[in-house]
Amino acid sequence: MLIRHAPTIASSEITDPQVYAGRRDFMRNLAVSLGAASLGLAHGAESREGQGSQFGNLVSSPLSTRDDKLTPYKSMTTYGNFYEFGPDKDSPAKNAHRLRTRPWTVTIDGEVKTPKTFAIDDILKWAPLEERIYRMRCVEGWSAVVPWVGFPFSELLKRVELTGNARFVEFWSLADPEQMPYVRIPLLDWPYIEALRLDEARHPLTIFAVGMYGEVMPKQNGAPLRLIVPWKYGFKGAKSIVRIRFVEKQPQTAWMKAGPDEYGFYSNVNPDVPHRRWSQANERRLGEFLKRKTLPFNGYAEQVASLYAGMDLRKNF
Ligand SMILES: Nc1nc2c(c(=O)[nH]1)N[C@H]1C(S)=C(S)[C@@H](COP(=O)(O)O)O[C@H]1N2
Ligand SMILES: [Mo]
Repeated sequence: MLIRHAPTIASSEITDPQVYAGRRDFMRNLAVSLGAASLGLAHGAESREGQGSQFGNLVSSPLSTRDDKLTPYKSMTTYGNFYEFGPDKDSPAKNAHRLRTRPWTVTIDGEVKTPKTFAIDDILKWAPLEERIYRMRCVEGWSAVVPWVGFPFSELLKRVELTGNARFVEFWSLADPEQMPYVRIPLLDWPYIEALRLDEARHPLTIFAVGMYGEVMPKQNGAPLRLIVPWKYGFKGAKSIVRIRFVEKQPQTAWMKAGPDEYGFYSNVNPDVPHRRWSQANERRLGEFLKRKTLPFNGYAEQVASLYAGMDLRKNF
């Protein structure tokens, strides 16, 4: 594990399933020879899922970006937002160990013919798990390049039948004060709810992620199931999802309620539309020093711009 997460691993190396397999064997042997406990501790076992946390046979997706250097695992697991665990960038890494990710169920309801509840371990068998390397961009100005493990949102639509009224879909995060201490404090209007228009959710780039860097999702990054929408600001990617609700009208999201003039429903990455308090023209990759220009739709314009044909993206920010 120490080797896997060295910041210098090339993406070509990380995406090769054979290399994964080889590494896994190597790790297993190493773990046996060193003693798994000491190996885990050396890497900060408190925020990890523990033993057996690696995925085998990942499908390497053609939708991955190959142009960018991966963000170090260490940066992605120690710097982030998960307000249920506190307001600071290091709060999730410090506090998310309290989250219990088994048993875990996800309820699908709203505009569906029959509401259903699925156990996470069944959801994990819905489709072959893919590795998707995506550029990510937080509205605060930091960005990352992450090898997610997941499957397309559209897999869900094979398991439920929508009514004719379903036009939007909401993603509800867990809001349990026993596990998530800051849910007692009104930092946001809990539960954390994000939402997409149905055609955005169906877009092949939209995925549910269950892991990253070939491993089970760290708790601070939204285990056991989170949303990833790479052309939108990071906050659209609700973590630790327990409910998915299809609705007819455009929903209010947690961030729209917190600041309606700062966070719009669409939240597409747009360097030309500044946040009310800061520019969105540039970004800084975690682990890097120099800033780079932010790209329209976070670099995914070719794939997604047509979803917004005819819309004024300054009004619909
Ligand atoms: N439930 C929940 N989901 C959340 C958040 C949160 O506070 N709570 N923060 C969002 C924000 S602002 C960002 S940038 C991303 C960060 O994800 P990462 O820690 O995996 O980078 O998670 C998003 N999902
Ligand atoms: Mo964010």
